[in-house]
Amino acid sequence: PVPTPPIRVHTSDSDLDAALLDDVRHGLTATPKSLPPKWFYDAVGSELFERITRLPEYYPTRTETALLREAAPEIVGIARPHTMIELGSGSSEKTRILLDAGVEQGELQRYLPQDVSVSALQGAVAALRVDYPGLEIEGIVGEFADTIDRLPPGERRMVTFLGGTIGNMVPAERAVFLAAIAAALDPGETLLLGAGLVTDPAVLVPAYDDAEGVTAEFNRNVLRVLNARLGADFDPEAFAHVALWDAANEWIEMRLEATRALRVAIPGADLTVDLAAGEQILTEISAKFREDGLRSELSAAGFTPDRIWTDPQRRFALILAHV
Ligand code: AVJ
Repeated sequence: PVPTPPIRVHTSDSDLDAALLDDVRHGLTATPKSLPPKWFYDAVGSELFERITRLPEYYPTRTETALLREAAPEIVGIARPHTMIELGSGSSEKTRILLDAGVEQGELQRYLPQDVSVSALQGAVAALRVDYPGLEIEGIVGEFADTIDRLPPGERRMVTFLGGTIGNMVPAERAVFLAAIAAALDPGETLLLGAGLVTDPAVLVPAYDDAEGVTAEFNRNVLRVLNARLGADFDPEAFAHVALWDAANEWIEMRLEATRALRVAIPGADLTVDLAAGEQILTEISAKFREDGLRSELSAAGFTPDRIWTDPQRRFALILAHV
C-alpha cells in the first residue's frame, strides 16, 4: 500500500498570516483592545504551555488525565470509534490513554490529530507512528473551523476536544462551533469534550497566575509572536500579567497591562498602536462550566449527552455525547 503522508494541510501558512493580520488589525484598534489566544502557540508558546501543565497551581491537565485514565475504557466501550479526530491536539500526550483504550477495545483504526502548530504536530505524529504501528496516523494542520468544515470521512468517528479549550470561546461562539461539529457527524458518531468546571476562585485564579511566573511569560509571548511575525516593537517587559475571575460570566480573563504609556509600531500590519498607562489588552478568556450547562449547550447544538465524568473535587468534566 502507498503510505499516507504524515500531515495534511487545511490551513496554509499564508492563510494563517492573513488570519493573524486580520485579528491584529481588528483587535488592537478596538476598544477595549484584544488579541485571540490562538496566537500564543508558536514553538516557544507551545513549550511554555507544556510547562504550565506541570505547574502545581495548574490543576486542569492532571485532573483531566486522571479522569481519562479512569473513564477511557467506558468511553471507547460506548463510542466504539474506528476513527478518532482530535481538535487542538498539541503534544498528544493525554491522547495515548484513549488510543490505548481504543486499540484494546479492538475497533480503532485511525487517529487524526489537528493543530495550528506544524512543529507540535510533526513531533507528535512521528512519535505516535512508532508507538502505534497498527494505527493509521495523519496530522491535520489547520484551525478548528477549517477542520470541522472538512472533517475527514470515516466510519464511526469520535471527535475529541480536550483540555478545556472550549472555554476560550464565548457562549455564542460555542453554540456555532458545537452545532458545526454535530452537523459534520453522522448519526451515532460522538464528541468527547473536556471542560473546566466552576470552582473556588482561590483555586481558579492561581491556576492562571502561578508563583513562578510561567503563565505571565506565556501571556507576554503573544507580543513576541507579533514582534517576530509582523516586525512589531512591543517591549514585553513593559506589560504586566493580569488574571482575574469574572464571576458574572464565570470565566477567567487574562490581560496584558501597559505599565506606562506606549506607542507600538506594527509595520507588518501598517499599524501604530497607542496604549495609555494602565491600559489592558484582553488576551484570553477561559470559561468554566456547570454540568447542567454543558448538557444543555450540547443538546442545543444537536447532541445527545451519553455520560459525564467528574473528579471528586468537581473541578473538571469529561462529557461524551452522540448525534
Ligand atoms: C489550553 C485553553 C485550555 O484556558 O486553561 C493556560 C490555556 N491559559 N493558562 C486554559 C491557558 C493560561 C488553557 N487552554
